[in-house]
Amino acid sequence: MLLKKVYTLVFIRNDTKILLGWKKRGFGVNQWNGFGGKLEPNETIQEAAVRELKEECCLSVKTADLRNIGHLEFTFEDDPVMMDVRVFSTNMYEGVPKETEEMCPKWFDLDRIPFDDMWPDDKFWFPYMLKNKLFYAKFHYKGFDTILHYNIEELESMEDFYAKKST
Ligand code: 6U4
Repeated sequence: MLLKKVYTLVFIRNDTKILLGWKKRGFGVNQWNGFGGKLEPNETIQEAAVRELKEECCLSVKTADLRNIGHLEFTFEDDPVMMDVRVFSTNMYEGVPKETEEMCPKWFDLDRIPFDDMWPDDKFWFPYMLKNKLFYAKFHYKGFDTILHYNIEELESMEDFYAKKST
């Protein structure tokens, strides 16, 4: 049976730049990532997204300003736990990005995203995000470097997607 664990992934971006964080420890270490992590008990997904962003780069956002823009599912060979990643984006935030124990934040021009130093799946779904399209993608990995197969689709509405998923 496939178990799943929910994660958040937040991107701060405007029409020209996106904020990424160099992960200093744990999952995705030594790569540029969005900001996010696991849910704590009794936390909504949006609350977890806000908390992780604050913990990882010291920026404050309001849950109402986070737009759910995509859903990612990662499975790994010989691992029964699926990573269910809820992707959010916003350009409304308070504060100045600061380095923390976990992440070192940096702004990138949208046409100079460092895909070679990111998760290998990012190059497939970032284009949807950058064109403001909603997406649902699944990636099956062998180890952390090799994508064995994947599927990606554009969505009309995240609400309809989750409504269908829960039926
Ligand atoms: P700890 O270290 O226990 O506090 P926590 O911050 O809760 O961990 P972490 O850092 O393991 O969680 O979360 C992983 C983050 O990496 C989430 O934001 C989801 C994101 N992520 C995982 N796989 C990814 C992938 N293949 N591509 C991607 N982001 C991924 O772009």
